[in-house]
Amino acid sequence: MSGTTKDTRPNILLIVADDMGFSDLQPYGGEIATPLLQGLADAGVRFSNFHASSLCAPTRAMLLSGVDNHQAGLGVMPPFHATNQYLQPGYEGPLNHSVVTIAEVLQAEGYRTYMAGKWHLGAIDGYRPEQRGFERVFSFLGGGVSHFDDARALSSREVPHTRYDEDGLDVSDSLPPDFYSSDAYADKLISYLSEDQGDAPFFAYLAFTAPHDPLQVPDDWLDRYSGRYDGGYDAVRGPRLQRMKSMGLIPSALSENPGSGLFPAWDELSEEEQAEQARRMEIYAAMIERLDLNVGRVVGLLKKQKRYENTLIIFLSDNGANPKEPHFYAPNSPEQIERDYDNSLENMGRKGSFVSIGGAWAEVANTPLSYFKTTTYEGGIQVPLIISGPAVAKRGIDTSQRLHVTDVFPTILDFAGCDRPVERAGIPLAPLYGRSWKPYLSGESDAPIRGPSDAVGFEMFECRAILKGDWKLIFAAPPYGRNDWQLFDLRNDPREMKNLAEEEPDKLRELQAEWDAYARAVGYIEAGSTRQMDRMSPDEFFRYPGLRRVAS
Ligand SMILES: [Ca+2]
Repeated sequence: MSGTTKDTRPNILLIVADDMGFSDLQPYGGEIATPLLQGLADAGVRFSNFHASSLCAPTRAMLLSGVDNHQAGLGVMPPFHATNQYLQPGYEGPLNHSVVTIAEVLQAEGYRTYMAGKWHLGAIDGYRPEQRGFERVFSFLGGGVSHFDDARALSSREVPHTRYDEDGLDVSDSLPPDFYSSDAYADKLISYLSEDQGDAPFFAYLAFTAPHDPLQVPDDWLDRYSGRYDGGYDAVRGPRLQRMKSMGLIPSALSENPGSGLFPAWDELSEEEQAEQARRMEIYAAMIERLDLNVGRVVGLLKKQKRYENTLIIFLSDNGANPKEPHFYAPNSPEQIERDYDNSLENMGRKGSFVSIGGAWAEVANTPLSYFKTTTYEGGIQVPLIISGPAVAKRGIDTSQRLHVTDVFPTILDFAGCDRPVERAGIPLAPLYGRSWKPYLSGESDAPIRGPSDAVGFEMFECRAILKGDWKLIFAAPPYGRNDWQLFDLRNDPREMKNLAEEEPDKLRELQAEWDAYARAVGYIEAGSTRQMDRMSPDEFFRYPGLRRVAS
């Protein structure tokens, strides 16, 4: 841009929630107070057919690069590599150098680039956010951590990347005593945007670690939802379903999802267990409201700076609600969690506690979808998406377009008016998987972004899926699947309850061929039976010995 021409390119604010369920937010039928996100939804458009990966890091890799996770370095989520996958191309662990990030492209095009929040795409030199296009960074580099200043790792294996990075410095040991993740990320982003007085547009990436476990909020918010969940699972699920129907988000004929049956029903729990379950959900709800409040603080600053009107805002959750208890994070055990944390009702949600919502609430949080995070059933991969901003002409709820998380990259580049480079240091980039939404969002074209013959593939932890037209093919491993291919008609059965694999053999074969083509195209490597983490220490694993160190 020349010095005399005003730069009118839009600012971009990309906001990610971590492990938030499909219907937790008000604009998706939730009872959790989220007025700011409701406001963004009212000012723009929300989608009900948007898919991401079933896990955090693979979604983030696709979000920032536009490339399938099996080609971007997150073919599997570290440290869960099978021995035959470790350090293989596309399975490197950090976001690899076959891709460029949105920040790298926009920084080269003169954008100011800021990040606050969870990275999860590499903690080693050459792979941290300030080395992938972000000019100012306050980032949690790993996958999850306690939300207070103790910065406690989820398990001993997670320690090597459980680190806060501020512009390249490890600041994990110097967090202020009143540190709380969502507040701190918004504070940092607000300070970067306040100092930014130039004419150049910005790209800001605000990646909350809420409501990822451990469920924690500042003390004065612990009782904000007190008593709200005493009625149990169905007392939340039913009203959510009704609100989703009345707003037109789901078909009015859809009956209540009975759930997987894997977890005890509310009336099978003792009074003590019910109190404990209700308390978990109270804290989870408070975390989400606090996230909403902090989105509001950032948006409030943009309004004050008169930059809101020229800011494209994209909000999404990285995957469905999380069913796992704290001992899921190997090598944790229930006994060790009990010994090392105080999870009493009085302490739950405070520093020194570690609880999750668990499977039964995760199913409620994903109403009306089935299953949850870690699976490629809809409850794992279908997530909320809200978009507002200049040139976004669409309004209301869009149930027609099938969108994928890799689409965000070309969409943002399209709005910013720049192209993706074809190579990096002389090496061609991995192919883009996503498609731009700009023609649709701006009202230039109502053409389907994906037509009935366009398939989209998914795989994580050997849970495989293909979406094509109204159909879904899924292969899920136990305990959530039966180790065989299931076929669902999502138009008539969005909850994936009636397996049509035997009734529709031709459709089954067609989608299986799509899966084979997808697996070949992205270089999928089926996991062998041994785990790399059983052969090396966590420190050695996360150093990724032999991985090329390339400066950005
Ligand atoms: Ca997540």
